[in-house]
Amino acid sequence: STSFDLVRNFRPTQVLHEDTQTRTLYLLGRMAPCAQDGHPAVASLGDSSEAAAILKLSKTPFSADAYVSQPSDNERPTAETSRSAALGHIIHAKLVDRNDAYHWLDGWLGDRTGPAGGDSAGVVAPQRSPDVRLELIWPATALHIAKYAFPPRRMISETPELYRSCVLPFIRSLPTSRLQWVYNILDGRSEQDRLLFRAPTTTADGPGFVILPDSKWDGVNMNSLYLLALVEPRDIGSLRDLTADHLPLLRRLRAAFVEVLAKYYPEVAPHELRVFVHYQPSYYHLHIHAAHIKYEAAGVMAGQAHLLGTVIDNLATICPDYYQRCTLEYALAENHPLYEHLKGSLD
Ligand code: M7G
Repeated sequence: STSFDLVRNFRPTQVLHEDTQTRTLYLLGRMAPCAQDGHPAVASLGDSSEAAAILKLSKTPFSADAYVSQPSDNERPTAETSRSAALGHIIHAKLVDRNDAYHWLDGWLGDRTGPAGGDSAGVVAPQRSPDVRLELIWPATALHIAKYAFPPRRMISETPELYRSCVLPFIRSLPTSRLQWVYNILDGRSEQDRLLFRAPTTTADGPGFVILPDSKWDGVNMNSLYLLALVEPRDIGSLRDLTADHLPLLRRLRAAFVEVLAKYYPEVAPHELRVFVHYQPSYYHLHIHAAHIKYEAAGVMAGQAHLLGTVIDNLATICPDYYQRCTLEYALAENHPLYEHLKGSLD
């Protein structure tokens, strides 16, 4: 018997739990003792009896070195060596979609020296589902880099005064080209085949909006379902701009998510959806997130996520200009360009 028998003899009977965030699968199964394994815990089972077993499978982390290795000093980087250094173990990639600077690809990992190896140009996609999902941001700005490098962060208490004196000037300094991907969707240039809902702007119903899958969702796994609503008006930058005048829009949005679920994702119940806005957002054009309740990544944390139900309640029952009066707290990375604007005003 080999150690591989410890896995090969496992007969899965049931999926106990599937965690799409940590890429972990817990299987329940049954297993008979391996012939010569002399395992103390199973010795009492006898040769023919089997026992319940649980197998947890987790995907191993990337070995980052393989993706950033540089050619040594005396080795002049040729087009070929720099290409292989950059690609790591990715042997093939296929563009799924793109919007402005954002590109989404399916990728396949493998051994470059193996049969599927070599330059990806001309190599057909392996006959299996992709191993990795790639997102390429190109060209990337300082804001993109600040978002994905994980530097020290600190909590900010943003009073209305701090918003007016520091945050608003920062928002106004951002080029509108940052929102090109949003305008591409609203104006019908990108991701149109993915639109799930479109409410046009009308005099009777007010501002329109669209709902589509968020690009961070694989579109398949319901436990990580993630939808995004983008509003038509271009002058609602964030939570700070919302007033009671926007209540009809916010309520229609909430109802539209429920309609989208019923029509496209009936396996997800309305009470399994967490609907929220981010403050600070990465993009200052009002958008609403709707994620499966099992989706528990950083973006749903207190200090960044504000539940839509609470926003509606604050505007409807507490104060029509609640978000112009309140202090908002959030964690901000010290390399975030907004931090430069705030630094002088913090204690
Ligand atoms: P956010 O609250 O501004 O920032 O949300 P966050 O990224 O820190 O959460 C923007 C949301 O838009 C995120 O959930 C992104 O995954 C999503 N998103 C970003 N881009 C560039 C695109 C895109 O081009 N298409 C789609 N469908 N979603 C996007």
